Amino acid sequence: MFQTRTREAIETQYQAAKAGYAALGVDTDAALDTLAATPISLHCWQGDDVRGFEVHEEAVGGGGIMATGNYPGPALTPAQLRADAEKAFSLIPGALRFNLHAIYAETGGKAVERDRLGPEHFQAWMAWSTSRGICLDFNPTFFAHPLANDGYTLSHPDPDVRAFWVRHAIACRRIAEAMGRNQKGPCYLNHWIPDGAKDQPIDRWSPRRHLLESLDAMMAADVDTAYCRDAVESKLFGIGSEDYVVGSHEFYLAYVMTHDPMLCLDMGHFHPTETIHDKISSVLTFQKELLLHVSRGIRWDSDHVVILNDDIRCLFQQIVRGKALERTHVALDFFDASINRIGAWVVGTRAAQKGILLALLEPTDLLADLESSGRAAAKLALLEELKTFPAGAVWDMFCLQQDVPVGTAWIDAMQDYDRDVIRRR
Ligand code: RNT
Ligand code: ZN
Repeated sequence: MFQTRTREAIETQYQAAKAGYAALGVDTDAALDTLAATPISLHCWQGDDVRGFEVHEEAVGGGGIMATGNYPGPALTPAQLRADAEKAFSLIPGALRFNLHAIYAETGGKAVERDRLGPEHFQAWMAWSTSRGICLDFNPTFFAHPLANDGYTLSHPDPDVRAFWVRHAIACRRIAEAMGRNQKGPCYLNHWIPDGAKDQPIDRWSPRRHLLESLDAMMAADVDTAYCRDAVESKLFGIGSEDYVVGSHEFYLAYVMTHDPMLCLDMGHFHPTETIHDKISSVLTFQKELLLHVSRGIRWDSDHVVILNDDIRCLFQQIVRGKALERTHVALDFFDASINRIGAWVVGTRAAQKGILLALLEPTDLLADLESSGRAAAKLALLEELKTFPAGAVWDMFCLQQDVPVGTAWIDAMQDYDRDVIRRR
């Protein structure tokens, strides 16, 4: 359906773009090297609408997470999910990681409670990641479980329920540690809980006190934090927790200021018009590192497929301008069950990477110079002119260098797989 361009045409266009950026003092080759060295953590849950492979003995509730849409062919087995992820990898340039949730354990058809999970249930994932040369990241699953049906987990009023979830978190910290050892580097473990209330809880205090106690108990476990790098993720509201979320931004910001884990900022977890780019310089003035959940909030949904919008551009501008790319861990978090799921993965990942590239192609020193010398109109003019600079030719060169389809060509590969694999499931 789409024409592919020749290598010569792509290279010629790149050379012209390179000269245009060089005239502003921007080294496009260096930008491509930095982009290639910036890993993006691809979230497994886009592949199966956050279902997982857990074997249940009793019915589970939803618990704060919902994927909408009925597109055919979600991955229903580990083999299908790995095959689909590999298809996505083949269409995405640059370095990737793969982000698993506890519900993706492989337990050989047996029901294993979440507080009993161990590294042995992730052996196949680890072997696969080693063979693919990618690192794994991990998440405890504090939702879709009978003990999450009250809407509270780590902050539940019942100490036994809290203890169960603390044991789950510790089990996951040990799994992340094992993944880290296996990949000889950190595994980022993100803790997100759905805890909250639909309408005006009288007591907004006790759940937060309980959450603090639970977090402290989890983090006290003997786990090597060189391998298991914990993060805590805040949220303003969710479906069924519109009025109150225990793990709010203020709660976790205060927690990371006084404890070891890092903060996770999810782009869809704030007021519907609130963006996160202006939080980066505040958080990283005090914190060593930061985890991002790159996503797209739209109205009540926090997890639409990422596209190259101003939120993404401004986010990576702040990170690159602050020279904070190495201190920021970029993970994706969106799920759309209404379109081809591999297409969703690839669109979102390529959009995030384009956002990083645009920031790397900015003549930041020149802009800062115009600003500090009082030439504000020239600064504004340059920012506007940059919007139509040939960044696309640099992006195409990146795809060529990384040996993935250039430009629209990947859309054909995705549609072929849709026809030949997804719709035959
Ligand atoms: C939910 C959070 C969380 C989840 C994943 C599946 O609102 O964003 O990060 O999306 O853990
Ligand atoms: Zn998230």
